[in-house]
Amino acid sequence: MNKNRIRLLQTGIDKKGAVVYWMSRDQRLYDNWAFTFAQGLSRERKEPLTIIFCLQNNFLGATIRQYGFMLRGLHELELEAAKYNISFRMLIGSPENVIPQFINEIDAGVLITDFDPLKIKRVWKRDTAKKIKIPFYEVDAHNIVPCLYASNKEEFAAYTIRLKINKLLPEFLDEYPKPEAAKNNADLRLCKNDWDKIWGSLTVDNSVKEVDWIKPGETAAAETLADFLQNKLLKYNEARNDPTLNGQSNLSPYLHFGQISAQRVALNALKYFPSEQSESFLEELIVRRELADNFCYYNTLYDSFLGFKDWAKLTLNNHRADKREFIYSLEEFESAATHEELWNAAQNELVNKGKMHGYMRMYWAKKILEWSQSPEEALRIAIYLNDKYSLDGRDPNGYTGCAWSIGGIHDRAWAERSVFGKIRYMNLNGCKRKFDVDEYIMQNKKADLLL
Ligand code: FAD
Ligand code: FO1
Repeated sequence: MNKNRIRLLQTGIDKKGAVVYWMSRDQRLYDNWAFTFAQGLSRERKEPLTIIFCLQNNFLGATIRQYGFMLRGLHELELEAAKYNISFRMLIGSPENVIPQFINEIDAGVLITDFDPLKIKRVWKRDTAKKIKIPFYEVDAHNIVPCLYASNKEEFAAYTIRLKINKLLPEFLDEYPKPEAAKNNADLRLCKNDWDKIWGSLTVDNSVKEVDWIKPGETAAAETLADFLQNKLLKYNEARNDPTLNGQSNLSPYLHFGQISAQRVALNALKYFPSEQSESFLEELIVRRELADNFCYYNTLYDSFLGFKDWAKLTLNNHRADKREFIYSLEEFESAATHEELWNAAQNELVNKGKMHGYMRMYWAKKILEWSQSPEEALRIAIYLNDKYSLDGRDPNGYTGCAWSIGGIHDRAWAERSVFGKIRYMNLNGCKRKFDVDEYIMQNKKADLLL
């Protein structure tokens, strides 16, 4: 595997002992470079290999909707890993305590984890590294071109990172090795996780119900990909901007939880379709998604007004005192109680389905900017609602999507207008020109009206 995916976070003292893969972002066994690297070390060192996942309560405000999707996927993973004689252990608590404790308990020899640009994950790793003495590696198993290798700085826009990524794709868009049954795991008893205890350990918001239109786990993710390639990819370019059609791939919940690899998605798209037919899809899947990781890694203010570019802060500040025709509170937004039926329908889709159509997300966030007290308040509300209700929330794509919509990140200045300043504007008439607004409103009634 390409060594440029691997980063040594801490050298530590090289010693005998089990190889531990601390799985976090990439919650899958197949097509997972972090697992591949761990399995290689286990074979090389003739040491047992175990996978651990540290379940943290209240991760960035996640509700039972997201935890349910994640835990069902991890349960499937436990069963799959057992087929390769590899134990998958769920640990409960804060990683910086629980991981070092586990490492010491089994006297492990080396720790591997997967890459994630979010601040919370970087703090987990920093605090864990301080408490362990063994070598600690990080593998970028999420990006096709490793985030830190694609660029060493915050990129200005898609066109700047696209050049860098496309040049490196031939080196990184390679096939994955198959996982092999573990030879050295004889002495590592396969642990059976107590899933009742795991579910019972969650003290999270249960009011945001799990959804049933999408099935969690690696198998369902692969089926969703196959269905998308067979039946939707060729129409993707036109269909993807019409929220009344089901034209998107619906892969984002699986990509967010790492239940499918973006590299697998790209490899299969290119295997079955000539690149010009999958071009617009791959632009989103590769360039836009990897640009989001770049933004969150190099701009730690990715969830703040302060993270916007100077031109955007200036223009929004110049229009801070503009009269807002409407101003809504978080509660009014959350209950889809604005004056605009289209916006309310988008909020209903988010609450009911846990996944708002990509085109509507831009419009939805921009209206929050238009109808909030301030850009800071708008960003806070957009992130809060997106993370609370969306299956794919708490993701670099989401922080970047909100910053694009409200702060013009990766976008340019547009004709100046009230409240928005030079931030790109979107409105109801623009939507009417794009798709059948009444149809979308009809499709996305308030949940209680559906009963
Ligand atoms: P498809 O159109 O089938 O795209 C396939 C994949 O390409 C997506 O899963 C995603 O990984 C990537 N992709 C597509 N569009 C974008 C984009 N604009 N930016 C980055 N990657 C993209 N995406 C999330 O994963 N989580 C979020 O929380 C999220 N919040 C958003 C909030 C706002 C305000 C905006 C404007 C966009 C947000 N996005 C988010 C990006 C995008 O809307 C979703 O990735 C996409 O709608 C997911 O549905 P899909 O997988 O069916 O998309
Ligand atoms: N990652 C973990 O390592 N442990 C968790 O307990 C955990 C909970 C969680 C809940 C909701 C959610 O959307 C993500 C969650 N993640 C957790 C992180 C996730 O695996 C992704 O790594 C990031 O959110 C995306 O960068």
